[in-house]
Amino acid sequence: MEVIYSEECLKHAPKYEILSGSAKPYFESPQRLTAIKNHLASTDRYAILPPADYTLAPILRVHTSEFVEYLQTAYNKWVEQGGDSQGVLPECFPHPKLLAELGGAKAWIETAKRDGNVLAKAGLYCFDMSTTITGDTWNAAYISCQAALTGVHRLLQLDASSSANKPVGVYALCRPPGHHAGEDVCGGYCYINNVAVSAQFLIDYELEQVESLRIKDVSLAHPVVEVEKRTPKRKVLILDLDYHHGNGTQSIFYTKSNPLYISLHGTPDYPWFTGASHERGSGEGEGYNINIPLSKSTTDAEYLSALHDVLDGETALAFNADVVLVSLGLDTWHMDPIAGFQRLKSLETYWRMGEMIRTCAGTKHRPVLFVQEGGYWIGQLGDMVENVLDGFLG
Ligand code: Q9C
Ligand code: ZN
Repeated sequence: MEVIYSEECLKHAPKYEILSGSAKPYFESPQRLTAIKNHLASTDRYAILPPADYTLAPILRVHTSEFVEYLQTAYNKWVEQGGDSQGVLPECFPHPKLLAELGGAKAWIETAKRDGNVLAKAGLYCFDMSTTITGDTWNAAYISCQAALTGVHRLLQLDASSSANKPVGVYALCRPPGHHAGEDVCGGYCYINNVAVSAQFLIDYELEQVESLRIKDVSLAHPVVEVEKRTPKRKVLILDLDYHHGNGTQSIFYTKSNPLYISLHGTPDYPWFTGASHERGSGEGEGYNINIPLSKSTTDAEYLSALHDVLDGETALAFNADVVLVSLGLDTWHMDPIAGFQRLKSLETYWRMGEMIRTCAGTKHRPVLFVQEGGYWIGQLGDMVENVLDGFLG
């Protein structure tokens, strides 16, 4: 299987995050990525390939230009204003109870956007204390997303040339992760929502249009452009297997009927205020958002049964996706230092997850892009990934 990977993704390396009230070494570390890369490279079944560049245009279909500009400029402004060189962290958020009345709230938010004060913007554009912006963050987040888009491109090429009934899959081994990032907010170690941008990319473009967008040299100074609306080209299923609820992906597509978003996640846990089963989407999107909150004591068997039920459930069958995007978090493992189902202890479960992704919703083989999200127990990350991918290949 092809694995898209870039060393640029290693350069984002904040020293610490605020966890349970104190500064702890940053769990979302570059070592996570190198551990997985080295593990896969030690077998002969994976080809490690570099990302290409599909410009800012696909990112701007999901994120606002003011948010993207903030990510690009925040660190330098922060340092100019005397901030710690470790990077930008908010000190105050526009909490609903802080906002005296709606008119006032709107005015303050507009002021924060216009006014150059990075401390106001930090709280406006970030929702937690674990998503530091360093001088290397924008570049790494941009390349991380380009790795996912390159995965989409390769997947479409492989699918076009593949013989029927052979699984077609690609793995985007990227960081920082994406599923907590919303259209104009970062959080949960996530800045650009790689899976959401990839889903919209699949919906927006035919393979030929993807080819024409591709540029060889990565340039980080793309002008902000208006991106035209397009007619949908494919139906996309997003399957979010990270331990945490993908609040960002959910919110980006909450009012849309394509993609279909399905998340299995531990509860009650971070991000605390999203992920309930009654959050089903709204308007046109009603019924296209499926949350499966699971107790933290969920076992291997219970997890697999919940996954099977939703993948072979009525909604997924009726949706009949053309392509599947998997938000592949490995923080479901019982030993994960910040997450984990306490009784999910068998590596074979990851193999079964891969197999279920291949065989779900009838016999039709769908191309699948696996996109790396969380997972912090570095010693076994490679084993978990290998099991999922091998289970998928069968
Ligand atoms: N006690 C991802 O897995 N800190 N993000 C949580 C838990 C942030 C996780 C503290 C966790 C973010 C992509
Ligand atoms: Zn997670």
